Amino acid sequence: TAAASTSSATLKALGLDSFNLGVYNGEWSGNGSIVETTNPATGEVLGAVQQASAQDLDQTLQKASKAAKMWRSVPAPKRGEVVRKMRNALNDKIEPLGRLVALEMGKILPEGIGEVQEYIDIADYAVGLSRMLNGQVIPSERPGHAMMEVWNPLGVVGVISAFNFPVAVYGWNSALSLVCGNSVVWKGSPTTSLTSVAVTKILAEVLESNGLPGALCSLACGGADIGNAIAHDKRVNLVSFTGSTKTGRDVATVVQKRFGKHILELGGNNAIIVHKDADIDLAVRSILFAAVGTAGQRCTTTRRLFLHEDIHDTFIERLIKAYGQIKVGNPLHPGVLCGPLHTEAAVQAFEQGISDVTAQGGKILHGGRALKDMPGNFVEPTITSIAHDAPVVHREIFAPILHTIKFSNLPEAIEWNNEVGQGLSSSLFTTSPENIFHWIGPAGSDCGIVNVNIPTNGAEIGGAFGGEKETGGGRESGSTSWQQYMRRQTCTINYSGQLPLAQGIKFE
Ligand code: UN1
Repeated sequence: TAAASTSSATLKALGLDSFNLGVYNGEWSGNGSIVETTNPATGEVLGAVQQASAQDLDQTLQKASKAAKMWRSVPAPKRGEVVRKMRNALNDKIEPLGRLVALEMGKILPEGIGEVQEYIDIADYAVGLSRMLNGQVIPSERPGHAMMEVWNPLGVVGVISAFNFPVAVYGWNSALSLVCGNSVVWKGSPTTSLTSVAVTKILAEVLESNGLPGALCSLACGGADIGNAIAHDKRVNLVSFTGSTKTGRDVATVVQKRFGKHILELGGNNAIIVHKDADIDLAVRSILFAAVGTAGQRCTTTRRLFLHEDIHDTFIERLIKAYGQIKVGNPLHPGVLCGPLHTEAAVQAFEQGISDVTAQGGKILHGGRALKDMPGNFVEPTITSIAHDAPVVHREIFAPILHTIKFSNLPEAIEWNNEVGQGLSSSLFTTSPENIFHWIGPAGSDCGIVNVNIPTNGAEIGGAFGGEKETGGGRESGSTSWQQYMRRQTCTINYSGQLPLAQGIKFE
């Protein structure tokens, strides 16, 4: 069929086959179980990957540790040059790689390509950063002493990423880890294994053709067993985990027990507040992308919408009209804005969520059904009306369900924004400076991402990305996130020939 030939051409363009090895550490192997991945829009099997066994992982960690020892002594700007080559190699493959993401994850093609672009952007950022891993010089209280901070590499960084961003999230972690002087061992989601292999092939080619150990960008495809082994293994100095709050709590506990470092990017339950003085056009368009984009499967998806009572009714009318124009369908077809959910289990979670809404006194204003006549895991983008504190509103359902709630004043809406367990992203639509500064201040949003007049999703790479509370507290991507991939040393150097002690202590 035409669909099958698109997918095999895409695999071919990326050097993949219908059967692929899912372990890379300088050499390709795989002795674990075989996973087949399917196109969630059609049910078509795309290809198979043989995952890592426990022994494969052990060998990979050994090689990654060895590679890290060599890499840490390469000057950081030289490491940046390698990341620049990776960036260029990714750019050469942006179209087929974006297409593979659309085929395997189910997001629309522009978003698939956008995700590769996000990796390219963070790689650019990392290249610049490779000349700016600056420490500070601190005035010493003692004569003839100098104090400074020196940043050194950690060693091995384990990256466990989720199905919904099978390229970009690895990109954030990988590009920063590499310029910071670490090797990386990656376990992506089993349901997007082909994408993990495709990305690793691109990086492997750069490493190998530059005479560098491939284990710097190691891959160990697998499920919870491999993730668990990475969390437990002392050779992994930092574990960067993206996924559910439930699994994240377990990963963090295991890593903490051995005093490893961790970065957590867990669930979100993001809200948009539309005040009465908002630009309504802008708000409607933003909410469409925020709540329906990626079929509601971003950790930054808007799930709760607080509408000021003065504009509530007209806004709902506008929103329902806009939802009515959204085309649901194959994510590779032009004009489609909402692809399928990633798995059948997600469709069941959607249906459970809808029945909870009605059981908890809510109403379905638009949508509400799984589209069973279509070949893939499709659901209708849904708008509900429900109380702010209904239990279903406080749960992250990874599907395009938007709960709408009426509010009467901004402090009340902020309280409701903050009352959920999660604390990732939030956005206020207003034209008044007082509201804006209240929102970003100490009595405003409690989230890691606090926006004004833009959606909750679609963050740029230059800022630190992550959230508070059950979102896990981690920060990835821009700003000072790089510091988590290094260890900070405080160095005090005495050039006085005397021994004055700090705090004026006399010890003689
Ligand atoms: C995620 O959903 O795990 O801000 C990451 C965004 C994207 C990243 C989302 N830049 O929506």
